This record gives sequence, C-alpha cells and structure tokens, in this order.
Amino acid sequence: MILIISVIIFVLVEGILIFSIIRYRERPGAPNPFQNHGNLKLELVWTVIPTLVLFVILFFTIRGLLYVAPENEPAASASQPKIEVTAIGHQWWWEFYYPNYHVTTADTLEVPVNTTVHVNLFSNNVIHSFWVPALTGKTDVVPGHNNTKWFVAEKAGTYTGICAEYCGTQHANMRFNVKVVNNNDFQSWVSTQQQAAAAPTDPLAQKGAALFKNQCSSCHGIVGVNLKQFYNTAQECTDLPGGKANGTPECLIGPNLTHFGSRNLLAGGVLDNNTANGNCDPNNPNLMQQCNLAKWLKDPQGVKPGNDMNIGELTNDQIQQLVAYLEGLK
Ligand code: HEC
Ligand SMILES: [Cu+2]
Repeated sequence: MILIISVIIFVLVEGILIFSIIRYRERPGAPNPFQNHGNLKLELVWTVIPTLVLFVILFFTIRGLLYVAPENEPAASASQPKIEVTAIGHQWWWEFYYPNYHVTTADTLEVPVNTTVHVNLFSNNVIHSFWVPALTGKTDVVPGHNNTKWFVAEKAGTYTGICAEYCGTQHANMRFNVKVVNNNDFQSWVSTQQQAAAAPTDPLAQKGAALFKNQCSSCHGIVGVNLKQFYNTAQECTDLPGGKANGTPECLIGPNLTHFGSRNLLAGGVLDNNTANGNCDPNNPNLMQQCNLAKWLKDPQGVKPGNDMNIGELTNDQIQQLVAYLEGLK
C-alpha cells in the first residue's frame, strides 16, 4: 500500500518536473519567468499535503502494528485452532520444536492451514530475526529476551523464510521453509515425526548407523540412538553450554537428524536435500556428484565456510553408507 502511494506521488512529481523542464525551457528572447518566492498560499499547500499523506500512512501502520501485536493473538477455538512452536536460531540454521507434540525438526517449519501458529523465539547466541515475507513480518530473536509472535497461513504451499538480522558469515544461508498443509496431513506428519528412528535393515545403512554413533553423535541427536526423546533445547540447555540437562540428553550443537530423510533442505537451506530421481540412491554411480547430502558430507566447510560442522575427511564408501542411513530416516 505504501509502495502504491509512493509510486503515484513519484510519477506525479517527476512527471510535472520533466514537463516543466521541457515546456518552460529557456528560449531566446523569452521574458523572466513568474517569480513565486514568498507565496504563502503555495508554501502552505506543499507543506500540508505531504503532512496529510504521512498521517494517512501512519494511521495504517499503527493499525497494522496493533493487528499483529502479541496481545491480538486469537484465542484457540474450534473454528480457529492453534499450535505452538519454539523457533531456535542457531548459527546458522533454525531448529523447530513443537512443545505440545514433543517433536524436533530443522530447516522446515511444518504447520496446518488456517491455524494460528504461536511462535516462541529463542536464541542463546547472537540476535537473529524470523521472517517469512509471504506470511509474516520480521521479529527479532534476542538472547535473554524471548519474543513471541503469531501468524495464520491461509493457503497451503511452501513459503520461504529467512534470517533478517545479520548474524555472522553464513547469515545468508540461514533460510528455512514454512510448509503449510491441511490438517490431516499435519496430524499424520506429527505422528511420524514422534517416532524414534527406525533401525536400518539394509547392510549399507547399518554400517552408516554404526559410523553415525562413532563420528557424528557428539554433535547430532537421533532419538532411539543417542537420545531417549525429543527435548526443548531452548529450555533444557540454556545455562548448560555443552552440559547435560538434568542428567538427560546432552545439549548437542547440530540439527536433530531423527527424521532427516523426510526433510527438503540441508544446513540452513545452503542445499536442497535432493533425493528425487534416485540422486541419493546409495547405488547411484554418480552419488558424489548428484546427491547434495553426499556433497555436504564430503566437504561441509567448502559448501558452507565457517559453519560449526568440523569433521575429518570421510571416504566415499563411508559417505555412501551415511547417505543410505540418513536418507532412510523418513
Ligand atoms: C563438531 C560437530 C559436528 C559433527 C562431529 C558432525 N556434525 Fe553434522 N552438523 C553440525 C552442525 C553445526 C550443522 C549445521 C550447520 C549449519 O547449517 O550451519 C550440521 C549439519 C549436518 C547436516 C544437515 C542437517 C540439516 O537438517 O540441515 C547433516 C545431514 C549432518 N550434519 C550430518 C553429519 C554426519 C553424518 C556426521 C558424522 C560423519 C556429522 N554431521 C558430524 C555439526 C557437526
Ligand atoms: Cu541468523
């Protein structure tokens, strides 16, 4: 709306300017142009009109601010259900925890359509900002000051979210998706996500699982492997850097991978989890070139320089095993 008003004013003013430059350009023998210096009426007009325009914009801005304010969040009702999520800003990826369902995911926030989504924003590092341009405005995610926000998605689909506050070198690769689905799909997604990871039966994947326990479980959690359950890292790890929360799970630095194979993005959206067309089929002879997960595991620092996944080099065989295991975690 502000853009439309501004464009109209811009075109009007520039149009008159260009018209005047051409129409009233200096011609040989022309008299001095009309002098309007000190014309009270004119000066009042061009002061009062812009003031009025700005007040109109101010009115709509304040109305919008009040509408999206936390106080205006609709109460849960049969016609307007509500879900709660905790969005945790890490450097540089988003973790999403659903406190009522005890589910943790990363990079994709899945929500039901026409439902109020109450978002608790949390960071224990630097300031991030949660922004989904097509669905909701920016709200800062401030360490020690837990903002909340709410939004309602009225149409199913996938919307791009980004971090809108510079938070370090890979700030631009701190993207996420909001996937809006119908209520039944959401419920079945939740019940799948609540499960512990299935133990692999395929021999390649079994080797991958053993490798995971050995080399990855100090930073990544998988429920059923090194975690007993999903937990709220925002509440249970706040004052426990690297420590244990009440003797239960460790505060791990990397994304929870329990259902990694069901996700579409990888490491803050730096790559897609491109499993279509057999790209990440462990028997694909071009696995290392075609599967983004393989590329990530080969060289996480090359793909996303400065990120916190510092690991020794893996062999192609090991990567094949890990791809078989992780992509099988649906
Ligand atoms: C030193 C800690 C650390 C170790 C060890 C580690 N990772 Fe990571 N990993 C991370 C961090 C941190 C990220 C997120 C990086 C980012 O997006 O900025 C990550 C991201 C990932 C992702 C993307 C997950 C997602 O949902 O976006 C996968 C998959 C992954 N790691 C697999 C592995 C595997 C397999 C191993 C073992 C070979 C491993 N990691 C070892 C810290 C670690
Ligand atoms: Cu950020």
